[in-house]
Amino acid sequence: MGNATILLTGFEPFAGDELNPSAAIVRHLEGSRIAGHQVHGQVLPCEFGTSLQALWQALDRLQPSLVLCLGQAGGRAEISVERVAINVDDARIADNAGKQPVDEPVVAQGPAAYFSSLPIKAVVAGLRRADIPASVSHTAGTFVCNHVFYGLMHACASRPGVQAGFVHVPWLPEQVVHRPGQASMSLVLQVQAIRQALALCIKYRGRPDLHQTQGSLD
Ligand code: PCA
Repeated sequence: MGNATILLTGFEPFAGDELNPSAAIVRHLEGSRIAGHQVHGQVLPCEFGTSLQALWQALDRLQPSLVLCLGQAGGRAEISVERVAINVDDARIADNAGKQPVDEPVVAQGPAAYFSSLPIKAVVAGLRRADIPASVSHTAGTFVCNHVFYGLMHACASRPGVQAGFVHVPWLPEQVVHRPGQASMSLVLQVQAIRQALALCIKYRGRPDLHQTQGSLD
């Protein structure tokens, strides 16, 4: 079990975008306190390999008790609380360093998948109660976000008691001005959602009996 420290990460912009809401959220929340925990923010490069090295270094340095990694999922309308990370890198586009792995494992000899250790249903239900659109997602894709999510859970497999998981966030309104018909969510609401999600993770820590809500929330 780590300190009363939260590690919150986001990503640099990628695929030609000029911003990434996940990094904007991190900049808003870093330095704040949530339910007695200090939030440390880190923006990761959108690159296979180096992103994970930076994350693993931050884990060693900070010894957080809660780690939430954020990424942009353009086109999704809701806050997506990811359930599962898979041991696959399979990139449709190149990352920011020009790397484009296909059908490679994130961790050689690692298990096929890891589940999030966050109370994902309690988070989704709590966000919906706060009138914020949210759902459980069953895929974080096979690009850099899933790569970081899998590497995070792999590192936490030997860190008992550390809560860790991944949330994808929608595009910001300014990112869809030239993408007619595409979904977006304001930064104010996204920041509120992530602050609330972190508080819910702390509230439900060690109380798995209270994680479950009725039915599927995907
Ligand atoms: N989203 C990408 C990588 C970085 C980000 O913010 C993804 O979903 O894999």
